[in-house]
Amino acid sequence: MKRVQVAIIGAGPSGLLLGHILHRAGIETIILENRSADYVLARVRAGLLEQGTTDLLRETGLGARLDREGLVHHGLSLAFDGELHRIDLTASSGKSVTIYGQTEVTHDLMDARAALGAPTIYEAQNVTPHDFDGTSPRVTYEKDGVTHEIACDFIAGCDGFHGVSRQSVPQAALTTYERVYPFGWLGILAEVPPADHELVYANSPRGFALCTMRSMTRSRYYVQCPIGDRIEDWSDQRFWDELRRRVDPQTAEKITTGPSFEKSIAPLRSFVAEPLRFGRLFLVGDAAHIVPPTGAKGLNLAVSDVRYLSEGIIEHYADKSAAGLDRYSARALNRIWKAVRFSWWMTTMLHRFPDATPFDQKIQEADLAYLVASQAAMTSLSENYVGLPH
Ligand code: RFL
Ligand code: PHB
Repeated sequence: MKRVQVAIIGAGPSGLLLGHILHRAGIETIILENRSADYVLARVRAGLLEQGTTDLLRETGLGARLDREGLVHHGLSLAFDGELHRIDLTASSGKSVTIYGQTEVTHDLMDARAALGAPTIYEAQNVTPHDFDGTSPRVTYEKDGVTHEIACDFIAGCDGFHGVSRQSVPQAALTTYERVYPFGWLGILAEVPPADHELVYANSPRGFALCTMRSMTRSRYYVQCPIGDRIEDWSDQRFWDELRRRVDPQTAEKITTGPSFEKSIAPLRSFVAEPLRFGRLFLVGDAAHIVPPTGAKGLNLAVSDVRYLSEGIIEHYADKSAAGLDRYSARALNRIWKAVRFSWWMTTMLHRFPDATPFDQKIQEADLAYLVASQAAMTSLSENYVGLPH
């Protein structure tokens, strides 16, 4: 039986970053991923990194391409009632955010892992954690019809919302909290310059829209859509027409259209499973929590989880102290719930809810009007948006 110190399930940003930090600290890991590397790289998701995220990437030697290609943003705009309102994030919080796609982060992490010679098993089937309630956990998986077994000290469940790690925990040991929103986001990527140099979040009677980007020549746009819509319902023409109607006239004017090369629909949900530790199994990132993308928090939360867990594991081996590992769950959940609240609030303020009463509608309008008229409210949005301290 092969042995490593830490077996990591999942090669998304959580698993790859955890593996990277541990390897730099001389701790041996293996990553088991059920998809192919190409599949993982082709998944288009997050685009916006908090300053705490970019700081950690730089600290761990992953800053070179990020600093060359990332776009630093000092503000964002809200569009409603036909008008555009800019919020100066940096003036309010002293920090900024960076546009750098999750795909690029994943790419950099895969390259760094290959350079360190650390193993990742892609297309590993039936990955299963065992015996994590004792002192000798194991992970089994199948590859090319052969069953393999790995003995380890710890298992990190970095396998996303649908992964096996959370499902392996006895139901009675878990408490889950969930809100499912009655709409989705239809997102496209197109090789056209963005409408604005910063992001525009729009609330319109036709629903939410977001203008974001991957570079100054590649745009990412989203519109709120009914949960049952299919990609086939949305031609590029229909998408562009709908987007233009949802933003303010000034932004609509600046939208450059073109053929989309990616189009997908994502459901919106808030979800937290507690705690994050079960003996020698730890849940990290989307495996433990999901936020609606409105606050741009999902990937950033995965990164703060990884920071806390890696500190605990390093402390365990270096100082023979269990303190960091014992604290992991409570420490991560404290930050997670604040991001869950912020993402819920942004989602509630910016979307049209099919079941909203006239009272709900008025409260939403008052929320937006107060926000852009109050420095205190803009400061509160800014400190959450750029990311609460790790
Ligand atoms: P991932 O990325 O889901 O990776 C989990 C990995 O585990 C693998 N896996 C398994 N491996 C082995 N055995 C099994 N049984 C397995 N089951 C699953 C999977 O194949 C996968 O490779 O979770 P991770 O690493 O925790 O990362 C989380 C982030 O991906 C996620 O939070 C963000 O993408 C969320 N998100 C955003 N976050 C931000 O911080 N800023 C944003 O701007 C932002 N925008 C977004 C987003 C998510 C979106 N979608 C599509 C959900 C925009 C969108 C549209
Ligand atoms: C993105 O660039 O994909 C993005 C940015 C901000 C969000 C969500 C998604 O709130």
